[in-house]
Amino acid sequence: MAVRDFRKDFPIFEGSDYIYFDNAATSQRPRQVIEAIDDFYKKSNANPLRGLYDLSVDATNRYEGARDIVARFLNADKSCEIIFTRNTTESMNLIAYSYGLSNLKEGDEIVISVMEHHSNILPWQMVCKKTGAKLVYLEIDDEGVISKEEYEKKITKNTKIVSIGHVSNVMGVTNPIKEISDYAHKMGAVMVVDGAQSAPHMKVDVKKLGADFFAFSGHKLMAPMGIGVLYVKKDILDNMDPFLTGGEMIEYVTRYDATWAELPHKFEAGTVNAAGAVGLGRAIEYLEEVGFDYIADREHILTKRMMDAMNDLKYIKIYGSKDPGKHCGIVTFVVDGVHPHDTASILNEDHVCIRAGHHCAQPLMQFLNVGSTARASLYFYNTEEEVDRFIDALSGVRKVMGYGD
Ligand code: C6P
Repeated sequence: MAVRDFRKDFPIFEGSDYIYFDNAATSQRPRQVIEAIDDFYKKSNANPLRGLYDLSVDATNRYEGARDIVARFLNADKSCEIIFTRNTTESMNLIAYSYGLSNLKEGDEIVISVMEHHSNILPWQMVCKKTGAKLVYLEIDDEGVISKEEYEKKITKNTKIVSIGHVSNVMGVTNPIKEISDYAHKMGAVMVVDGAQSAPHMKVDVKKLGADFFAFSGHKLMAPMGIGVLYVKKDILDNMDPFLTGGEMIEYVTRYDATWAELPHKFEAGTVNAAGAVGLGRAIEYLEEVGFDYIADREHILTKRMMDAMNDLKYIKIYGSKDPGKHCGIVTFVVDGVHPHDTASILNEDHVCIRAGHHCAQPLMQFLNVGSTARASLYFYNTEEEVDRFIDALSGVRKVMGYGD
């Protein structure tokens, strides 16, 4: 395949020798996104949704235009099904507080998996503590796969919510959301999808996935930090109470009561992150210009090159599938005898940026029987040369720690 030069779009790479392999934590921003934010503040800055003057109307139009882009991106039926939040974490909390607390009771069950990010665990722990519902975990095999037998055993008539990460931020595995959601719906549960690690890498269609709720963060797909998305199917959203209350989310307020604004504004209290939303809209357009086929192909080529070379270093253990095509650009590993924090610090000396730690997935670390791991995560703008330099640096880690190899 022809490699296209998208790197020139990213100012952070200009004149820098940093190898940025922490894309699962946050991606880099192309100048097109930076310019869109800049342009909003230079030409349209006013508080959206409030002012009757042209500047505010312009800000509102740009903000709502971004919502339309997100709705199209996810193949939502209506733009009002898109709620802007700060990030995936806030989106998951919105579901837990506004849907979970009002719809669950003692005896009900919430099904998640053992590989979830804390953002898809803690909100449900809270709902369970407050309602008496029970949290049920789907177990995985060594490659991170949730089997059909497992979800058909654990999702029952008692299950009211099934909430699963589309792609694991540690194993890189893509979960069979469509199959799980079909079964969840058959049992009468709603399907929540944490799309933080999938939306940047693959075409998401909430209808094809059978997602009633779908959450993602802008910053992992080249948009600014502080803007996130929650998609909720309209008939569910119609029956949900607001999460946060205050400015702009009301229709009418009296001394002791209030009625709510139309969707989606009922769920967007206070001054919104309009520039963030505009940046997100531009990031989605940029992502579509790059194309998901190109992204998947490049990630596959780079991940394979990386895993093949890592497998030659016998002291490295890679977690998850042996197939690079099943990693979504995420390679989690440990270097035998070296703490992952030391691995990351030693690599930093060579200007290689990776993440080490529990990756906000401690139940998964417990399942894997490790305290922490190192993780290299790629995106389409990374290069073969970077992978080779990373492998060179990685080959020197044990020597720095005093081992002979
Ligand atoms: N994972 C990582 O390095 P926020 O922080 O709200 O934007 O995203 C939370 C989140 C939720 N679900 C999954 C699957 C995620 O991977 C993340 C963020 C980052 O893996 C930061 S911990």
